[in-house]
Amino acid sequence: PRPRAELAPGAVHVPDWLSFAEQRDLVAACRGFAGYRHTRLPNGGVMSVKSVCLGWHWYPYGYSRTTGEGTPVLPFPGWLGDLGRRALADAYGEPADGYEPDIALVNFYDAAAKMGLHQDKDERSLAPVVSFSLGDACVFRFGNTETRGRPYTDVELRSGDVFVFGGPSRLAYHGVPKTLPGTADPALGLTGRLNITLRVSGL
Ligand code: MD5
Ligand code: FE
Repeated sequence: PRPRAELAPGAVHVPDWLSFAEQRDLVAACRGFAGYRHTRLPNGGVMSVKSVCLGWHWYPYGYSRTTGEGTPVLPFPGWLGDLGRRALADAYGEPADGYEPDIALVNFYDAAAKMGLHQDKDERSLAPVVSFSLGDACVFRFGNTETRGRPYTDVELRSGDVFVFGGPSRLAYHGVPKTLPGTADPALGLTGRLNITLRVSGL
């Protein structure tokens, strides 16, 4: 089994945290969320992932109560907050009772999708981010808080893995240079990769 690893203070990788049944249920839930779309960036670029938000709508670079199309943001479900508290408690080895995420950002990666190095700094709260990976594995690049670039560490994230980013690692640069197409368990019924991040808006 792959060992649990603290890549940097507050950055904890818990491999195989979700059972197969939980992965299957999460994939089904993500399939049910309407409104996946490519986000357009202010520089004219378009993100290669398709995203949908629950709770608050992320746009570059902030959060709003409605999507760009004016459709209401999907509700943030209570069960997802419960899952996040369990994951955070297991990653840090201490109770996470006060952790109340109110944003879920769901990213779908097809075989060609990637995400450049960036910081998640649109949240007013610096509470931890909890990340769940489903489907195809990916190379996740975990950088530093100072610069977009070296030094960084590449970690393979696989279906069922949890990653928690908190404390001094909350504002670290990170990205997904590539996915590893075809690595998902066919029984999961997902072609591509899904990542769910839970966040606290502070709004
Ligand atoms: C992904 N998603 O795999 C990643 C995983 C995003 C995003 O980056 O913004 O949707 S979440 C990684 C993350 C979140 C917060 C902090 C840090 C990493 N970090 O300090 O490395 O689709
Ligand atoms: Fe991010």
